[in-house]
Amino acid sequence: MKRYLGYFMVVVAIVPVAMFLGMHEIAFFTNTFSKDNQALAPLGYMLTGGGVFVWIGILLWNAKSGMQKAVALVMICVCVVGALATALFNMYTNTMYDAGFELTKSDIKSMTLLIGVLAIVHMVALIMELAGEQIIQAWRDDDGDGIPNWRDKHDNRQDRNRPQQQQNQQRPVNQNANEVHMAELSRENDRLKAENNHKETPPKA
Ligand SMILES: [Ca+2]
Repeated sequence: MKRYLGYFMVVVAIVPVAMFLGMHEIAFFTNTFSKDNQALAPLGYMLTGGGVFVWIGILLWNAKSGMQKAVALVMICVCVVGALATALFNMYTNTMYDAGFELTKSDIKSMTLLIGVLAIVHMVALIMELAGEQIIQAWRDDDGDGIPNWRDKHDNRQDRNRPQQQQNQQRPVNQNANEVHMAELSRENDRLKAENNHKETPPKA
């Protein structure tokens, strides 16, 4: 019972903050996107406040390798920072509007830059999450010749094993050659013996 009460308290603590920040975040994206694209503002929210929950879910239920967990952890931090930055920026612009100021060019530049950085970091993180292990493996140099695996057509570790293999393969051949040689010698020996015997036997008168 106490455990469920604990969960309830966590939800009570999180929901108002998430809603308060989330509304400012979505307003930030609504202000940044052009009138035709304002329906996309909730997608922008997935880069910030929504992303926090998504990446917590990935960390808890999807990330298996250490790298995937590290990426998810970093992304939770990135999303929290992004959420605070966009929400605070929106509060700032609201205050500016209320005070009768227009957004300056540099304000708009900062807003688009912020969105761009968030989008790029998310792209990289998703790629690392999906194929990070394979990408790292491709850039490793397993045989230590200085050529990364992805463009190293030849695995030098095979060469290191090959001389031994060749010796193993040649040994029976050498044995055969020795046997042939021995057979030849013994045949020669028999012939010489026969000749000797022939000489030693005195010719019959
Ligand atoms: Ca290599």
